[in-house]
Amino acid sequence: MFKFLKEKLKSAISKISEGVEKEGKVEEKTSEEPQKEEKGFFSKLKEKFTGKEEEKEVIEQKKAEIEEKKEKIEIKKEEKPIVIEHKKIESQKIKEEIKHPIKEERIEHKPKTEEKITEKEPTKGFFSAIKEKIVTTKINEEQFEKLFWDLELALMENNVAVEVIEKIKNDLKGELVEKPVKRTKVKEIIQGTLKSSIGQLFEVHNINLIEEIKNKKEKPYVIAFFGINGSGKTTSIAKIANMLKEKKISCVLAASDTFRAASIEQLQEHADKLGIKIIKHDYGSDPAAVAFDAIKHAKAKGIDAVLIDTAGRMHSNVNLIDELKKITRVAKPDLKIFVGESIAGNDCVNQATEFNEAVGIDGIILAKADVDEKGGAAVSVSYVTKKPILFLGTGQKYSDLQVFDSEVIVKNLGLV
Ligand SMILES: Nc1nc2c(ncn2[C@@H]2O[C@H](COP(=O)(O)OP(=O)(O)OP(=O)(O)O)[C@@H](O)[C@H]2O)c(=O)[nH]1
Ligand SMILES: [Mg+2]
Repeated sequence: MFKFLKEKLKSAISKISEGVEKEGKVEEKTSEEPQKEEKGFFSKLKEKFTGKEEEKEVIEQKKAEIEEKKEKIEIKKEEKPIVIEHKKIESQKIKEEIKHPIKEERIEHKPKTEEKITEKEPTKGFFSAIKEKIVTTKINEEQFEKLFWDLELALMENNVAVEVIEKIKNDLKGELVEKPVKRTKVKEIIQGTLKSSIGQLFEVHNINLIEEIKNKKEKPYVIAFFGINGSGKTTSIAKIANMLKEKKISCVLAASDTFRAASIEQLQEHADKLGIKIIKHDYGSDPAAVAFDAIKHAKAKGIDAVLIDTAGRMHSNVNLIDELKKITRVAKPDLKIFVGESIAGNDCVNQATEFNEAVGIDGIILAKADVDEKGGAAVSVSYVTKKPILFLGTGQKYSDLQVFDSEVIVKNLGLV
């Protein structure tokens, strides 16, 4: 399972990450500054360094004038002490002259000059803080749609239901579109979002079958199995019977498929191999009556569980669906299990939905998961029907039945 999807997911994660890093609008901020103020800080810096040209010119002019005066004063300073060494007052005057013109210039232009001088101070802080600089990137919806396309295609090719694709897309969109994402964390965020998004697909009330059977006060616990032709119902019943036997839970099989040729013999063979009692009538007889008898037998013998096999039918066949409704009315199953073929992908999901609408289902067995390389049904069917996958059929042996574990699915998809 997931032979292709795992690889596709991996390459899609890399591709989207690279795309976000490449196409995203890069924003910078220092870790010292809260993000919202980031823009203000930079635009402020920018303003300061790109002040009005005239202002710059005036400042430069003034600076030049000051330098010129300084030079003059230096000359005077050198000359005066030699020529008029004794004239201390003169010398004092010169000193004053040295101070004042500059001071006056500074005072005169203080607001502009000082502003420009102090402007450079934050730069120092900025450059020292650059070490802690965090660079974020942002993509818009259009860019996201473009980047998601490959993953969307991969999910579709692997039979993932449209509803599930939409959910995954929306979850990723929520994390990536118009949101500043740290550039070093893009891949991590995508991987994490996909993991939780896919994990959420299985957040439906789960059923521990063994506990349910053990906890039922009034025996027997009745389970009806249904689905389309050849999906794996009878084989799954035999596997469950084997599992119950291993857990020391007794059961009886009801051969309620009185329709398909050799169906009763098929079930009889399993019953013989497992050493379990089977209740059967003739072909063509009422399947509901067979189920009724099996339950009666279980009650009389104190048997823990009854497993009802039914004939395969298409959900669109009204008569056969009515027959199924009758079986459920008579047998009042504690659990109605839809058995679907994992390999049928979207068809399996649609069938589960239709059967659920027609007779109501409590849980799902996905048979033939061992030959399903795509895994779309396993990823989708619970989310679409809101019913748990109870088991995966993973082969033709009795032991080829795995309790469904969503964590294993997420792991097998390479998302852990
Ligand atoms: N590989 C594999 N084959 C399976 C699995 N489950 C069932 N099969 C095979 O699928 C075929 C059909 O299985 P059945 O159990 O007869 O299916 P069904 O739903 O009872 O069929 P009908 O009674 O005709 O509607 C058989 O050849 C089984 O061996 C599974 O988990 N893996
Ligand atoms: Mg069958």
